[in-house]
Amino acid sequence: VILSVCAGVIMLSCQQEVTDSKMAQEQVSDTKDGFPFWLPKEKPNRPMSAAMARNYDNYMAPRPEDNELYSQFKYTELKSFDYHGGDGTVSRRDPSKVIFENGKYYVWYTKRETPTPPQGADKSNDTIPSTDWDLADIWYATSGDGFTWEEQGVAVPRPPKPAVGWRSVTTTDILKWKGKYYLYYQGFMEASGKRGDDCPVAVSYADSPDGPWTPHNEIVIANGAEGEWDQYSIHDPYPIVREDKIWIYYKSDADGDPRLVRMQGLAIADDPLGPFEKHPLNPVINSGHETTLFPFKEGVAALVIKDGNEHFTIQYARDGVNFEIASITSLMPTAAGPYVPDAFTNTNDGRGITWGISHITNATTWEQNHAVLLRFDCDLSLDVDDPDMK
Ligand code: AAL
Repeated sequence: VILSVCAGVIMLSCQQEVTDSKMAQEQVSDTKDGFPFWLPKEKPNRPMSAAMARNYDNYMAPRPEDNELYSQFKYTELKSFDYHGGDGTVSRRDPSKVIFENGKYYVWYTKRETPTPPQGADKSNDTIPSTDWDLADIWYATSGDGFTWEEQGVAVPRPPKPAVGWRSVTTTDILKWKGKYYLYYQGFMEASGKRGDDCPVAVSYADSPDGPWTPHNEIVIANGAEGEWDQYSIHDPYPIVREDKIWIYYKSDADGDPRLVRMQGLAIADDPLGPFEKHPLNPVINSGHETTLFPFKEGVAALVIKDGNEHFTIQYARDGVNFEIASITSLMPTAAGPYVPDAFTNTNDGRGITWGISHITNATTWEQNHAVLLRFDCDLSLDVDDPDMK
């Protein structure tokens, strides 16, 4: 009898818990935009803690799941790329945005194929690379589904000395403008690890994404003057079309100067070959490593990774210039090149992104240092809702 009474009490209390949590769920799902039943949708006119005030002022919703600029990220290995068993003699990294042309997806990237893995600046020579992105060229691949890629060959080889990029051409991104294609990239004039990383941006253009690519042979975005935030380098050029102009976001690196921090700036031009005018409010993002941006509603959203106070955030600027943190997330794609269908449509109603290509570095060991490309999926789209990514 005692046993059955105890069992009854336990069952009752279990039932009670189930009912309570169901009620709580109903209450939450009754509320709009993820505001729990105890939290008014409008910011209450009463004293609030700093944390609660900020929760209203800085974020689109109290829970990241209800924030359209919040996502988690899923990664999938790509099929078909040969990495020589991961021995460090082949590397693919820093992918461009993905574009869809001629019924297939295209991506461009830095590819290094050298007799040895990187050996550091002191041991580097004409054939031995100093770092993973030394002695590299820009290659491209196409795909029908975004998972299986076919490497098509070199798009922009490094030119003969002394042309811009003779030592290495890397970290490219694509622009489509008035029916032509433009690849912007870092042009190294010396090995990375010496002063080669102090490089500016060069460009090549073509009538088709399959090339042939003609090098413009001139620097299109030059390093800043001494004492400016971007005096050492213009890295990671990332073009989109906005307000009928070409907007190129870029990162500047400190090249070891402890007085500087990696940040991101913006340069704007009417013509893809320039002149590019740097924005007077530069830098426009105070953190981040590689650039990744996309039109979102009337503004621009940015994935800000790795470096700076605001690393691992997703940010938004209604005017494309004054960025604010929209969400904080984790395991963000490194050097992401998303598929951005409206990157070049001059949109003021950007629809966001759901996937792209990114890289991971040090894929095997430090001695066999190389990077591999992989696919990321996310839910940063206004049209597609993927609850698994929230
Ligand atoms: C990358 C990019 C740039 C740097 C190096 C190669 O991830 O930020 O391209 O120069 O690392």
